Amino acid sequence: MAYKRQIDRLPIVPRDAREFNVVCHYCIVGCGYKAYTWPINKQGGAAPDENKFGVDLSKQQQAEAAAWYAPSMYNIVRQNGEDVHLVIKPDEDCVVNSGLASIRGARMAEMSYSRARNTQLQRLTNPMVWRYGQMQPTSWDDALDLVARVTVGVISEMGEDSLFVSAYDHGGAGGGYENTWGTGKLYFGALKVKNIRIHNRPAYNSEVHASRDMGVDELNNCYEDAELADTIVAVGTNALETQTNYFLNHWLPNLRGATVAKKKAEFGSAPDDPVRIIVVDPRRTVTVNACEVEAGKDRVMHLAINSGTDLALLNAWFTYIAEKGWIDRAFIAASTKNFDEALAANKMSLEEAAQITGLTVDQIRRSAAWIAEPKAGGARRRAMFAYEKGLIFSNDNYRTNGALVNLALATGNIGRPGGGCVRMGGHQEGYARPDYPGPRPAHYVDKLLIAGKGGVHHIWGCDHYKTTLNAFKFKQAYKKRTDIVKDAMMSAPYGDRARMVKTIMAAIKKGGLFAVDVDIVPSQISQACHVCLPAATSGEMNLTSMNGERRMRLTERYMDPPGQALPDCLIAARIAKHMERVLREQGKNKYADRFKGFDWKNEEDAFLDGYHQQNKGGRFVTYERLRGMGTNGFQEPAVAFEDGKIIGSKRLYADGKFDTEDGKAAFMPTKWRGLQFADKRAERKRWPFLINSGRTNHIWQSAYLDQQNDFVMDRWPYPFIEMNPQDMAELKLEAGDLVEVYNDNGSTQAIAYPTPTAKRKHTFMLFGYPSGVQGNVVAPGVNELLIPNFKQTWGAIRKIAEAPEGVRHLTFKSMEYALA
Ligand SMILES: Nc1nc2c(c(=O)[nH]1)N[C@H]1C(S)=C(S)[C@@H](COP(=O)(O)OP(=O)(O)OC[C@H]3O[C@@H](n4cnc5c(=O)[nH]c(N)nc54)[C@H](O)[C@@H]3O)O[C@H]1N2
Ligand SMILES: Nc1nc2c(c(=O)[nH]1)N[C@H]1C(S)=C(S)[C@@H](COP(=O)(O)OP(=O)(O)OC[C@H]3O[C@@H](n4cnc5c(=O)[nH]c(N)nc54)[C@H](O)[C@@H]3O)O[C@H]1N2
Ligand code: SF4
Ligand SMILES: [Mo]
Repeated sequence: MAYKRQIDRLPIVPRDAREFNVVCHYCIVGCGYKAYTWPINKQGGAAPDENKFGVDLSKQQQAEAAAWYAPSMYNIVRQNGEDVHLVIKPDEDCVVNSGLASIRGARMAEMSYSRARNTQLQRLTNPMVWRYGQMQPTSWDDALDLVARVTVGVISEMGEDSLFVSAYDHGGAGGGYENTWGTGKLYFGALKVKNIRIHNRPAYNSEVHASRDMGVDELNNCYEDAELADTIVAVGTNALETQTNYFLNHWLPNLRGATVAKKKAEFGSAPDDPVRIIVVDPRRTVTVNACEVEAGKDRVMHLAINSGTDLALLNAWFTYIAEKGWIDRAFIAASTKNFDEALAANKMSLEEAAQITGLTVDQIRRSAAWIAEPKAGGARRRAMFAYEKGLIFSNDNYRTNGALVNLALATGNIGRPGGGCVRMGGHQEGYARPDYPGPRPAHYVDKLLIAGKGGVHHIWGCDHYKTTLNAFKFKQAYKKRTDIVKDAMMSAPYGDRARMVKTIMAAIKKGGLFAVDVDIVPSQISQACHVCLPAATSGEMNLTSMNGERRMRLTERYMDPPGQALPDCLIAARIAKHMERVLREQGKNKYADRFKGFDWKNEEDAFLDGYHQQNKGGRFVTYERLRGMGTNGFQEPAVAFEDGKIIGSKRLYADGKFDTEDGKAAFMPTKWRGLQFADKRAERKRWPFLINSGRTNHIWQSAYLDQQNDFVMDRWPYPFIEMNPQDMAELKLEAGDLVEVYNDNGSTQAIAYPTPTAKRKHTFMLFGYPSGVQGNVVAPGVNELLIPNFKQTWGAIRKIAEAPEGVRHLTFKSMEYALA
């Protein structure tokens, strides 16, 4: 039996319910929602003047009626100390999602902390410290005094490079302008920390260096461009599952031919050709399936390339398109440089590319024509290029990223309606920090930690135990080092702070590591930590972020954080203040002076401080004005405040000027060089299965809230691994059997999901899952700028056991759909 929520009746939202702007805190798309709250002893009625939606609810409602909400959109939470009803439902008037929810966002309410309804009781409510051999609650002052004394001790005795930091660099939950600034001001303003890494890569760098080096910011178009494009080129993105409502609300209408009027309005004439879409992905995804169903198979080309060979395909497209003369010469001359050099360096024949990618010459030639062959009458084809982790965390990612931007520039598709060359994105964005003070390439933090470097590690909202590369080795080293400190701590009286700090320092000098985790729930890495600090998250604080088309909004605080949890920015401020105090106590006044400027009373103070310093031109952006902009916000950068509205920018580079000194975008030489790393080449030879990894619609990656949600845990007690049925038969596997995935990097487990569309010996495993970490088998190799290579991993698979009890009731049907 599938999971059922035991709810038979939900209250009607009353007329006078309070209303808040909310942006879903999960993915980059940033769908608009409204939160409604009202006192626990009241509810609305069926008459139009008794409910928030002004609708006669005594009558039968239509499917997808706006006045309806699902059980997952409801909870009872605390607001200013009182219990209130809470409904969080998608906003019809938000242009991003037009009322659509997703299986993640639609659960925001039930994923809230509620003592009345027993949801997310795992949330951290108090600072916790390692005391008497286990984690115990304590006060903020006690916890932060210990953090400050050990951190100051390490810096004083071992140098600033012995403070290691892991911090998200994004928006939405665990981030936003407030919190990236709070942490940024502390670690790059007051301190000059070089041994710092970002949540999803083991160094402090850009995921898309190449695009930026070429002068092209990676979020340069708007979602409407997907409605206006003649051709969408999707490389290594599974948008239906990972940017769900961007795909459903902006790609699908174009695929269905429903945006013809929009195109006519924008371009002055109706398109002469229905839209086409090219999806480059070694596996068949449900995105491919949806495109075929909605646009018709003849409009969709799925290029199932060999893993990690995108660069060869992109260079072949570039070469062929230039040969055919399907390039935008005027744009190239006016707005770019180095075209000829790049063309010569990147030369790749169709035949050679076919041999490398496993595609046919005809597929490459036809897809090139879909991208760039002029339309009837010679009009330029408008192509939009979109990419995400299948390119970013794949083989030779710097060059591959550059090669895609080359193609978009050559065909004149950046800065124009229906174009763009963009990341699809991961989390929302919300970056406001001083510059990283370290070198390029930055320091490989995981490697240094494994090698015994560093004395203290501050972690902000990342769970490397589940989500880093080389995770198995990382965890072994990390546990060993943090255990040295834990064991030592048990030998000193907790109450004697001076002796405790001395004991910890001595343990650190013996190779130990003192670890501090700031998170909203106990994570896997927090099991190794000595101090855990409870953070408030989106909705429990005011939080700003921008989405994949740079649309900035404010999520308003609609409920209290659990217990003593605080916004991250205010935690950073408290750490700064405690460090200042300890430094002064030790007579280090000059150093202590660096920790000034953290007197924020609330998150808005942190926002104004950071956003205004880091975003030139946006000084008129305030919470009050953002509130007025509702769930539609404005698109960054802000250019003016007029008639009570913040005026933003629909597209970047509409004037043909790029982010280089001379304003010209630079083409990049991106020569194909096979699998970039020798160890990956050896791995491919040695192990039989490709262990591709990524996401699924239901789960938010590390499953930090999902792990305590019955609905999700019923569906996925273990991560799945998609396998070809014949491969399964050879290993005597039935659907749902528990398998071990292993190689020299480590081992992990998953349940086998028979997938007839999977190529032989090609698997795809859900990554980052609490009950099976795919990162355990990922090699430590990174590119020249320290970007990991998650997607190219090879290993062996063996059966561990028949389907465990919690798996036996699950369906293993195909995830694809068909229209009857
Ligand atoms: N094998 C493999 N590995 C991968 C990838 C892959 O494709 N394959 N993808 C990589 C990518 S792109 C990413 S983004 C990472 C994801 O890795 P992470 O960023 O580590 O994962 P998340 O689930 O986004 O959240 C991390 C933590 O943030 C905490 N958190 C949530 N809200 C808040 C808050 O408001 N404040 C604080 N302080 N903490 C909060 C959560 O409880 C959780 O523990 O994984 C990477 N690893
Ligand atoms: N449901 C859900 N949505 C999410 C997230 C989530 O956890 N769950 N996480 C968010 C985050 S932080 C991120 S970064 C994004 C990631 O969004 P995506 O990048 O779309 O997600 P992935 O599943 O990591 O990878 C996409 C595809 O890359 C393909 N791929 C693997 N190897 C190659 C290759 O060599 N070449 C090409 N061209 N493709 C390859 C995989 O088969 C996979 O289908 O999703 C965001 N949205
Ligand atoms: S598509 Fe992304 S932003 Fe929108 S509701 Fe789903 S998870 Fe949230
Ligand atoms: Mo990500």
